[in-house]
Amino acid sequence: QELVVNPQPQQLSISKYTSVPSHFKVEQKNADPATKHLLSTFFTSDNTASDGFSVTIGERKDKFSRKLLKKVPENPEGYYIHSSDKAITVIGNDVRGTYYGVRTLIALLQADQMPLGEITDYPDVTARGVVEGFYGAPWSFEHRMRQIDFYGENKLNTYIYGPKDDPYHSSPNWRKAYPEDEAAQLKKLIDRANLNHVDFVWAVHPGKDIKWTEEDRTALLRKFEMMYDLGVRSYAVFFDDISGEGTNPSQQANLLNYLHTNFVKVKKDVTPLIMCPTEYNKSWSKPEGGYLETLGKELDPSVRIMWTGNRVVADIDKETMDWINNKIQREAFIWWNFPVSDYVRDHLLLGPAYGNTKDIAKDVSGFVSNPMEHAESSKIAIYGVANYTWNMAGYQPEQSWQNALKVVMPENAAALEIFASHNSDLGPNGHLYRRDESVKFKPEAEAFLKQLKANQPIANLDLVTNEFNAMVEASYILLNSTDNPVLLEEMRPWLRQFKLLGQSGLAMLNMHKALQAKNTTDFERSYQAIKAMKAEMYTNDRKDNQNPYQPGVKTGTLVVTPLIDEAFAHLTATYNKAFDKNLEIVASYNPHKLYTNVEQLKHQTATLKDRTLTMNVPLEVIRFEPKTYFGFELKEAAQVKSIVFKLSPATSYEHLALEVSTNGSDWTSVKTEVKDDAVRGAVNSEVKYIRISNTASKTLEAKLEHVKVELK
Ligand code: LTM
Repeated sequence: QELVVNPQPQQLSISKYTSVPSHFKVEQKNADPATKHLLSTFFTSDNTASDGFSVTIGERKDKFSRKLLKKVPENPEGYYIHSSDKAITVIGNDVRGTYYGVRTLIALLQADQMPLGEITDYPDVTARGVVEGFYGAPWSFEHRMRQIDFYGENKLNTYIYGPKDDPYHSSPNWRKAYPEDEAAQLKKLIDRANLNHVDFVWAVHPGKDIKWTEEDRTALLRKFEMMYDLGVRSYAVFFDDISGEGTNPSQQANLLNYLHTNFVKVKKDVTPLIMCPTEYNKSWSKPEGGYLETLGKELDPSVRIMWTGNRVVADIDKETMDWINNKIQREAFIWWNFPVSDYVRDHLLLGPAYGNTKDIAKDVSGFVSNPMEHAESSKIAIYGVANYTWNMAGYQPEQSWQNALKVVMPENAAALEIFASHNSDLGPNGHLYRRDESVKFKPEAEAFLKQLKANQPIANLDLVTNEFNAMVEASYILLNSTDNPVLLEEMRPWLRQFKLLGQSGLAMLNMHKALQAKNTTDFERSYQAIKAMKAEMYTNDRKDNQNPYQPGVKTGTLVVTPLIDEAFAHLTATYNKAFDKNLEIVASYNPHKLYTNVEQLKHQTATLKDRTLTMNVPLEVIRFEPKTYFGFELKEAAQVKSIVFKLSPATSYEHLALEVSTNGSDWTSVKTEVKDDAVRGAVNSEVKYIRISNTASKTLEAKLEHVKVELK
């Protein structure tokens, strides 16, 4: 008997299962419209009757027997369900608890058999949900509506609206009203959030150009009023990823306190403010400046302060919480940067939500996930976050992930599992954040390569063949599935690559078989087939998902692609030697490196595409200390056509010098010009090192938009 209630209830005691009654008599004692609406989605004229099975729903304050009321947990948003073969009673500790009780009730009645017994349930974390806080294309209206329903279904109560690329959320338009059509859509979203008991938190990001004047704080108050008129009752102010005047902690605290006194307290139906600090992770906190301590001391105690952990992208543990809570004198509100992929846009992150420890429930005032710009795909991780934040001790990442796959794709969950299991890592990235990938297949892949290289019979050949077949078959199933078209639309470019990857794996196995049989015709045909598949993948990579940051589509990058590439290279080299041939052993790698002593850039990666070398730039503001530099070290001295870099603000250019060198110690200045806000330089000789240095005597704070070197 499988009973899946997400999130997993705190206490569930089932004495037996019985068949689900065909007709119900429903009594809702409280008057909550969202609960009423939810009930109406399940109990219709088809399954209700005056002599039906009794279902009673209400709140602690409604009339219930003492015996039942004693069992209702006193935790906010908690509920109690008692089900016997005569009646079911759902009692919430408060209005939201009742709503969640009904969510669970419906899940019980949707099971094949109705469980009889008791459920005592409540969330571990107060605010649970999602912060739409990524860079890139904001979610569409339709996606947001689907998301909000999903949050309601999974008992998430918070949606923070803060897309970095919404001009009315950030500078300079945060002061202005939303255009009429956008305001109308926001209103619909807020209504939908109310219907799902989700707090729609409208966030503003004013720090790039805010002036600490009466005029600007009144402008913000006015904007809050406009949002209030649309129905917003929860607000956040973000000061992340900014530089300059806006970063002053006392001024930030002043502004928040002003909003608290003149807005939250006055309105009475607005929830406590949330703020995202400028130093929002430990690696960026400068103890000498006392930024966090100032916030801790000066911010009204009701204001909740967000925190991403020890780094920008990090998992959270007890130590993380002790450190920050001590500084800010309150429980931090966690902004978990997973499954956000705005710094690895060529990857899809479809793996389980794991890594946060299970002992932090009492140390956080909230926990929200920053998702991918692919809304529907993000649901896989969000489902896990719903489970983790509700019942931390009982959270099983792998089990929760399996359940999530069934929820987003009920018909083709098995195929989705194969695809998702090979699409979860981010690849090397500046935040050094990695995820497991191809977990079950990894030992098989390692054993396969070891045996192949040792020229031994391959004991697990069937298993490896089976996995490549499964990849190809899963791709066909998903590419042609009608199960969840919205999800498939997002995954399609990756699925096409995944199919080719599986096929190239099979072709690689054919090369192995042909080599064993000394069949040169078969070997060379499979070899050519792999090259053709690689060429097709290369074309897709330059055609699909062409964003300006990490364009392209990467799949199976942690285990499967390296396995196929290494095996292919090994088989080709062995074949060349055995048959005195000279087939090309393709290795697609970038021999050039980043050249920098800027702390925040050290782990960034460089990409070589065609003849252009680019730095994968971070999205955050970078601190260039005096004498620091960034650029490239080429594998060997080469002719360079042009060097282009762009920073914002452009005023930073005054202090930056472009230089080149052949040995890393003697440097020549390059003449530059500013065109389209970017700096361009041309070099007429061979160079090995290229650097852009901060020549100012003070630290420069700027966003690095791009750095490109065109090789001849
Ligand atoms: O994490 C925070 C507080 N801010 C930004 C996010 O907008 C962005 O999505 C993530 C991941 O790139 N990093 C940030 O610094």
